Amino acid sequence: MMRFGKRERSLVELYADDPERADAIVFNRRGALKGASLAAMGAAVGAAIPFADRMPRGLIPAALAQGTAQGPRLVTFEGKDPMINLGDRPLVLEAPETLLDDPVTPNNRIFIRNNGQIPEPAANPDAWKVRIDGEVNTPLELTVGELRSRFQNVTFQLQMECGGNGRSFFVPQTRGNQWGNGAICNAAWTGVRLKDVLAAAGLKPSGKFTGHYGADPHLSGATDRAAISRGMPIEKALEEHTLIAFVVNGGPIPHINGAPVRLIVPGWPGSLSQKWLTRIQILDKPHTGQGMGGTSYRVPVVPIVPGSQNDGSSFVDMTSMPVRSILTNVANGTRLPSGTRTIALRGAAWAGEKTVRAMHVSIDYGSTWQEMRLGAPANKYAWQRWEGSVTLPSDGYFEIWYRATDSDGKMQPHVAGNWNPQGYGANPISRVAILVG
Ligand SMILES: Nc1nc2c(c(=O)[nH]1)N[C@H]1C(S)=C(S)[C@@H](COP(=O)(O)O)O[C@H]1N2
Ligand SMILES: [Mo]
Repeated sequence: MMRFGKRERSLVELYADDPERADAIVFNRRGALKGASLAAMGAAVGAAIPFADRMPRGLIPAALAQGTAQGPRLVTFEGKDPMINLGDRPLVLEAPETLLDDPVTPNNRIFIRNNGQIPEPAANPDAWKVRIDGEVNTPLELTVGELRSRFQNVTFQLQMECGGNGRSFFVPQTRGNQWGNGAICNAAWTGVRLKDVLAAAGLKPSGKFTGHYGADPHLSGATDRAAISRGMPIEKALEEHTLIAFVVNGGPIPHINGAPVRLIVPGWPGSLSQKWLTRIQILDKPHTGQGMGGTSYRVPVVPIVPGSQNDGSSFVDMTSMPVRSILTNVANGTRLPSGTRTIALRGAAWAGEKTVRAMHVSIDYGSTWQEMRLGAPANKYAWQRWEGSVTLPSDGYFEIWYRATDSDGKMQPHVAGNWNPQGYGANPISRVAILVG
């Protein structure tokens, strides 16, 4: 990831191994960069730091904080552009932010989050069956062909974001895939509304929750355990934009993303969007499947001590995802020719079931912020694109900080808050290091 050439290894390593000590060496007691340290820091990041006077104490320059030598491991999985490999068993691939530059995420850039094994592809996708049972008057078993022909087909751009997106920003580190901001896609999904299918089955008044099942075997191969099986309150199931989807971006869903049919539950944790969907059970009480209860997809109501043990019994299920933004045309570690002063920027921002009200960028460590132009969502639950530019005063090392504000006025925070054992909901301000000259 880091594409800068010359670095002073010692300072880089010190920041990686012992950031607090590095910070004490680099900053004086009043929090200003020391003269000699400034030179060392400049050498470490490979250039002069024009806004060094505004660099706050405790800040590890993004160029040094992003890990050292290797950067992320990129792999190419069938039909996908090169993505960040977070795991092979189960397969987990993150989209680098620069791969999310399209207003509508194409199939080859949709991230992959598996919890179990990859099931066998359907021999005849149209004959694949989905069962609707439980608290309904008439349990249904519908083929994909029947779903398509019996119910109104609708298409929306919908965010589908992993509940753990941003997890790597938690301090201390939590267990789970160490996502950056790339466990998100905003594809055009076509399917039928779950509410229409539930109406056909005759939802009973006792039907208050859903439970979802898919065809992917558990990682262990055990047949009595689901890879993942989550559920939601019936109100979310009955929303206009909650779909049983069989088409993405005008064609079949890639097998790895849940073909031939999956749920899309936009704005809430992606784990609800069951892939390789086989069954939706309607329940009178919350579902208890794999990934429900304890600390799974649950967050504290009252903040807990970061790093502490907790069984999650007082936590609540995650609902709306928090506000987040990505910068999609400038990669971290980009080197630009000497004399470059104006840099065009663009990206996307979203906020679960809310919208984004404003998008800001800073090039001086958060001292001043500039508002970017922000587009409207294509429909409810679509992300919003943003664009603008920044003008640099000189050559040197800069960080582009970017931050969205949701429709309630909530901004991305400086550091990930509400720490929880499995690392959900981390959405701090992002930083990209660039070097001019
Ligand atoms: N059957 C099944 N559905 C699943 C999963 C899974 O492992 N198996 N992973 C869930 C999680 S945690 C997420 S974030 C999304 C990811 O969907 P994608 O792989 O298409 O990006 O699918 C969800 N649906
Ligand atoms: Mo997820």
